[in-house]
Amino acid sequence: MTVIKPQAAHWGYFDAVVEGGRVTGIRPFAPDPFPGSLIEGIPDIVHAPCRIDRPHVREGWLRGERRGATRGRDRFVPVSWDRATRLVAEEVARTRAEHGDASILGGSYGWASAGRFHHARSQLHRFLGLGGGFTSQVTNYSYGAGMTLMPHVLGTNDPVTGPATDWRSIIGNARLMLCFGGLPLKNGLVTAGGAGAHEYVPLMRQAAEAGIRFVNISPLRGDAPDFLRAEWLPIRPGGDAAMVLAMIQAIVAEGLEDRGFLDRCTVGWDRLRAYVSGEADGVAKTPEWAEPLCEVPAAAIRALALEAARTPTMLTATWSTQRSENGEQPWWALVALASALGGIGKPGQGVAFGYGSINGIGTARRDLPSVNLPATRNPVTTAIPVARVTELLERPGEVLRYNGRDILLPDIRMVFWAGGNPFHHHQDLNRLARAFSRPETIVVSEPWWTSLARHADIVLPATTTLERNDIASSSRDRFLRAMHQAVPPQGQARNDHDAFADIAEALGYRDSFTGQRDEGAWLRHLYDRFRRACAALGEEVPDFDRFWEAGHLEFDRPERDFVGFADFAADPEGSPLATPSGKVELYSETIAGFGDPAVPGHPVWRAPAEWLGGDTARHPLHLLSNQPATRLHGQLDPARAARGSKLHGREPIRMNPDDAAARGLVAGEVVRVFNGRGALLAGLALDDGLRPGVVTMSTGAWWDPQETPEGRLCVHGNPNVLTQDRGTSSLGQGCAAQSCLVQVAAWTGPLPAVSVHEPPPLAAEERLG
Ligand SMILES: Nc1nc2c(c(=O)[nH]1)N[C@H]1C(S)=C(S)[C@@H](COP(=O)(O)OP(=O)(O)OC[C@H]3O[C@@H](n4cnc5c(=O)[nH]c(N)nc54)[C@H](O)[C@@H]3O)O[C@H]1N2
Ligand SMILES: Nc1nc2c(c(=O)[nH]1)N[C@H]1C(S)=C(S)[C@@H](COP(=O)(O)OP(=O)(O)OC[C@H]3O[C@@H](n4cnc5c(=O)[nH]c(N)nc54)[C@H](O)[C@@H]3O)O[C@H]1N2
Ligand SMILES: [Mo]
Repeated sequence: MTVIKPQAAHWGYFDAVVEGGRVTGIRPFAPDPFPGSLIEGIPDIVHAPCRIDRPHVREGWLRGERRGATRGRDRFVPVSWDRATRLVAEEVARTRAEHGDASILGGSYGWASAGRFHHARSQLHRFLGLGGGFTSQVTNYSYGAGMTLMPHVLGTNDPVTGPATDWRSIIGNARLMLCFGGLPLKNGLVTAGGAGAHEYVPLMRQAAEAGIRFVNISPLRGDAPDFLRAEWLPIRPGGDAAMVLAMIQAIVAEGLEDRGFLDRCTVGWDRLRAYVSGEADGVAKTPEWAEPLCEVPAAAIRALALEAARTPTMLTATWSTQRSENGEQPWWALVALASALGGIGKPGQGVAFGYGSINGIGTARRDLPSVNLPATRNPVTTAIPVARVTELLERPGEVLRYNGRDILLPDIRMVFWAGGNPFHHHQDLNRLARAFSRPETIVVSEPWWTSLARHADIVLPATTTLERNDIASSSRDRFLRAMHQAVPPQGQARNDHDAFADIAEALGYRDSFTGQRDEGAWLRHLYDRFRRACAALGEEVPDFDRFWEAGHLEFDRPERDFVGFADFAADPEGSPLATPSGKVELYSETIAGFGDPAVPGHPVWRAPAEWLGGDTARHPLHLLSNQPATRLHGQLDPARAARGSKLHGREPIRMNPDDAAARGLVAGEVVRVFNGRGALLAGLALDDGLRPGVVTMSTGAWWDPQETPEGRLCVHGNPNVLTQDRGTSSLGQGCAAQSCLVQVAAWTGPLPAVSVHEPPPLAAEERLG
C-alpha cells in the first residue's frame, strides 16, 4: 500500500511516498515553481547505513578516560536508552555541581531540521536553560561579521537578513545591478525552516528579461547563471573593499556624489571623503591604487563607478564576501557607495546583501509571526561569538575582545550538541579536534554518524523529520507546512524532546521542561499562539484541525513591493535609523571608540594576512570553500546528488586549466591539497570560468582523517582541514574561512578508502543494563 504524507525540509516542501513502512520516493510541492533536486535524496538518508541505531558510549570514556586524545579514535559501546539517560543526567548534575553552570557549552550552533517544534537546538536550549543555564553562542557563521557591523551603520540587520528590497522593485526600477560574489543559483535551493516556494529563480529571469545589466564581480564566472548575460569581472578574493573604495573615489573625483542624500541622511561623509581622496593619509584610493590590490583593471573600476552614478543601480554582495579577514570592510564600503549614489530608500536601488545567498531574500514573504518553540531564560549570560569555539576551549580564563566588549572565557568541562556539526562548520579541524580533547564529557544528539557524533562520549540517536509530526515555518516564505510522521522511528532513534524530557526527569524537572504537553498538544499550542498573533494583525487563519488536514497554508503576496529604508529616506528626521545619530553612519564614533586600529571609525582597506597579494611562496593558490550545490552543509552528503558529484569518491576541487597544466595535473585525477594546517585528497575538476590562482571546494564532505605515509589527511575532501581559524576582526569575530592559501600536487600513493559513511567501529554491547 502506498501512503502520501506532507513533509518539509530546508531544501523544500515535499510529499513523502511511503511503501511498506519505508520512504521510497518524494513528490515536489505543487505550488513550488522551482523545487530543485535536493529533496530527492530524502529516501537515501532516512534509511542510510550510517543512521545511529542505538545510544552509544565511547569505550575509553566508560573506562574513565575523560580528557585526552582518544576522543574520535575510540570504539563505541552500544548501551540502552535507560543507561544513556542516566549517564547524561549524572554528568550534567556533576558538572554543574563541581564547575558551575557556565562550564557547560550548550550553544549548539547549527541548522538542525526544518520542523520548528522538534528544532533540536531550541529543544536543547530549553532543556539546559531550565536546568540552570549554559554557555551559549551568539551570531552565526553565515554573516557574523556583517550582523555585528550593520546595527552600528544602519541601525538594523534588515539589509542582511531581510526584508530586503523586493526583486519586483529591482525589476521595475533598476537598470544596473552590481553583484559582488555574483548571484549563484545553487544557494537558492535552501531556506532555513523550509521553502514552500523557490521564487528567486523566476524573479531573476524576469530581471534579465527586463534588460537590467548585471555585473558579476567574483573569482567565479559560474556565480552568475548564464541567463543573466552578466559581465564578469574576475576579482581577486579579498580585494572587494579596495575596489568599492576606489569606486567612491572615482565618483567624488567627477563631483557625481549625491550631496543632497549625503547631507540629509548620513554622518561622517567628510571623514570618509578625506580618506578616499588621500587628504587623510596621503594615499588617494583611486582605481589605479586599487588595481594591483583587487586586480580589476582601473579603467573598468572607473567606468563602472561613473555608470552607476548615472544609472539607477542596485548593489549587492553575497554573504561569503564578509566571511574573510576584515570581512566587515567590504560591506561597510558598499553602504558608503550606496550612500554616495544616493540610492538608499529609492525603489530598486541602494544596497542589500544575500540576494544570491539563500532563497527568500527579496521575494514575497509572510511578515507574520513564526511558529517557534518559545525561548526560555538562560540564567548564564556568557555567550561567545559562534566562530570562536576553538578559542573558547583553548584558553579558559582569558579574555576575548568582541564588538567593544571583553568576554571572559569560561572553563568548559562539558559540551552538549544537538542539531549542528562543528566538525562540518568550523575552520582548522585538526586544531578543533585538539581543543575537543579538553572537556571531560561530550554529549551529541544526531540521526547520523557524522564526524561530530564520532567525537562524542555519549551519542543519542535522534529521529529525522520523517519520523515525527511537526510544523515547518520560515519568516522568508509565505507558506506554513504541516509535517506528518511518515515512518516509525528507525532503530531505537527518539525525538530530541522525548530524550531530553527523560533526562530532565532524572534531574527532577520533567514537568517544567515538557510543560506537561506531548507532541500533539505542543503542535496545537504553538499553532494556536500563531493563530492568535495573526488575528491580532487582522489575518484570519483556519483552526489547527483544518490546517493539519489541508497540509499547508498559503498567504497572499503583499500588495506593495518592499523598499528598504523608504520611510527613512523620505523623512530622516521623522523616521530616524536606530543608530546613535539616527542616520547612516559612514563614520561611527562607537566603533572608533573601541580603539582597535584595524577597525577605525570608517570603512578602510586593510590587506588580509593570507591572500594572493601576500606571501604566496609555499601555498600559491587561494582556496574558496563555498556552499555545495549538491547538499546542505554536511547534510545529504550520503545521498545521491552529493555521491554522484564526487570523483573517485572524493570531493571535487575546481581549478583553472592553466594552473593544472603548470602542475602537470589532469582532469579527474586524485590530488593532494595542503597547507601548514592540514591536507586532504580531492578529485580534480577543470574550469576555465575560474580566475587563475583560485581553486574552489564546496563544504560538506564528511571529515575522514586517516594516517597515511604522507601524514594525516582527510581522505574525503573536507576543506575545513585547510581553512584558518581566526575572527574577521575584533569587531565582528566572524568566520574568516574564505581567507585561505593552499598548494595542490598529484597524489601518487595508494588510494585510501573513504570509510566515513559507514558506522564507526563498535565494541560488544554492554551486558549490564
Ligand atoms: N570552510 C567553510 N566552512 C563553513 C562555511 C563556509 O562557507 N566555508 N559556511 C558556514 C556556514 S554559513 C554555516 S551556516 C555552517 C553550517 O554548519 P551546520 O549548520 O552545523 O551544518 P549542518 O551539516 O547543517 O549541521 C546540522 C546537523 O544537525 C543534524 N540534525 C538534523 N536534524 C536533527 C534533529 O532533528 N536532531 C538532531 N539532534 N540533529 C539533527 C544533522 O544531521 C547535521 O549533522 O557551516 C559554516 N562552515
Ligand atoms: N545548495 C546550498 N545552498 C545553500 C547552502 C548549502 O549548504 N547548500 N547553505 C546556505 C547557507 S547556511 C548560507 S549562510 C548561504 C551562504 O551564501 P554565500 O555565502 O553567498 O555562499 P557561497 O557559496 O559561500 O559564496 C558565494 C560566492 O561568493 C564568491 N566569493 C567568495 N569569496 C569572495 C570574495 O572575496 N570576493 C568576491 N567578490 N566573491 C567571493 C564565491 O565565488 C562563491 O561562489 O548559502 C545557503 N545556501
Ligand atoms: Mo550559513
